Amino acid sequence: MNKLLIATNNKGKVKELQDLLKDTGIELVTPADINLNLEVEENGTTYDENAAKKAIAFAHASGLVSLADDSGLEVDALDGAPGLYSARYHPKSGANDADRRAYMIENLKGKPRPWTAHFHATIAVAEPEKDAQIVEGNCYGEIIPEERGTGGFGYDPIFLFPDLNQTMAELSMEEKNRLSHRALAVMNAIPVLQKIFQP
Ligand code: ITT
Repeated sequence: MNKLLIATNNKGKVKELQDLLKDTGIELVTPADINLNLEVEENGTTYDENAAKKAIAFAHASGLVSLADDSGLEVDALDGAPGLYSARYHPKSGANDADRRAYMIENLKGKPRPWTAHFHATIAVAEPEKDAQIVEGNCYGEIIPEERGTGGFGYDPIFLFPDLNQTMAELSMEEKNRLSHRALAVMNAIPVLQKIFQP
């Protein structure tokens, strides 16, 4: 019971979470490490519900304490869309991250700038056969109409930190992991993990 399962199938999240949790002293494992192939249906109506559902399902399937992340990008000029549906924000099935970024910019065309937005992350931590504990983090910026940078994943190339004049994809992972919604949520998750893993 001294291992923590990073309960996500998103490779970008796996890398960031491994880096964010590396100094906790907790042994981290991924679904691939334990040959766990689990797709959880994200049919909740809130980030909390979906994050808890994922953490509980992975903990049940693996017998390990599991940490899941449900996140999204909320764009003010789109009335908070795509939000909870960020991973599926495209009319065509089979669309990829680049298609979704282009679709977002298409939908924003003609709307006055700045296109203010924030990323949200809810993290759920579940012990096997127990309820999940929930924490969250947000980070604020704006959407820009041209892609910049090659780091990160998802909407990072079009999410600008105006104060830095850098997109999330122009930051190194260390920098993103100081500023991001996920970094803030992990900071809030660490006391929860320490309590579970304390000797
Ligand atoms: P898991 O459910 O397996 O964790 P997922 O990608 O389906 O993977 P979500 O349902 O939480 O995860 O969807 C979150 C989406 O929000 C993600 O696919 C991206 O499109 C976007 N997103 C979240 N965090 C992001 C980040 O740090 N940078 C860029 N885009 C992000």
